[in-house]
Amino acid sequence: MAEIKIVQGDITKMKADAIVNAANKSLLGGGGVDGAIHAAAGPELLEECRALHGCETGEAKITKGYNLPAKYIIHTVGPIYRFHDQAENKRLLSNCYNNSLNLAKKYDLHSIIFSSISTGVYAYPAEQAAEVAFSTAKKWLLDHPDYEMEITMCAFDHQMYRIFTQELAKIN
Ligand code: AR6
Repeated sequence: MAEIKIVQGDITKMKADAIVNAANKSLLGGGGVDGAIHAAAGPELLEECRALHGCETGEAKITKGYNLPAKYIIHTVGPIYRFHDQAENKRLLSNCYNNSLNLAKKYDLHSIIFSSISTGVYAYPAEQAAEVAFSTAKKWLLDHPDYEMEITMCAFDHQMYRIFTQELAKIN
């Protein structure tokens, strides 16, 4: 079975079949990793996004990667933490990872790098979000034993990387 990897740095510089953007429901760009992805991919990305007519929380949509090293961008919308109770936050965030992985498989993609969905502007506590991210990814791999998928979790800063190291140790 494929394993889950962790990496620290700017996701817009990373090469993979797909990177996963922490978008908002409009899919028309914003701050954080979303802003960085749109800036690096170029204006054609916004054009393609306009034609997608938004995305619901927990769902995922795909575009080309344009000027990015990644071939595709999967845009998912994480929960805004203060809007939901604990169980609903967990369910919605887990849906982000599951739906992104299902979409990658549908496009026959075999490597995917996730940004840490909802842990910036949307204020999902980092440890809790990492637990959902790693456990959902692990379950997805277990549920798809015959499909090669390299899953990488991207931490932007060292603090998140340390949290990821701890989560990885827990699921292995
Ligand atoms: N590479 C990797 N990770 C990054 C990068 C980067 N270049 N930049 C930030 N992060 P956020 P959210 C990390 O706020 O919480 C946007 O305005 C960051 O440290 O980007 O899901 C959207 O348009 C954090 O751990 O996404 C939405 O409106 C993680 O990415 C809203 O923010 C996610 O932080 C979505 O909020």
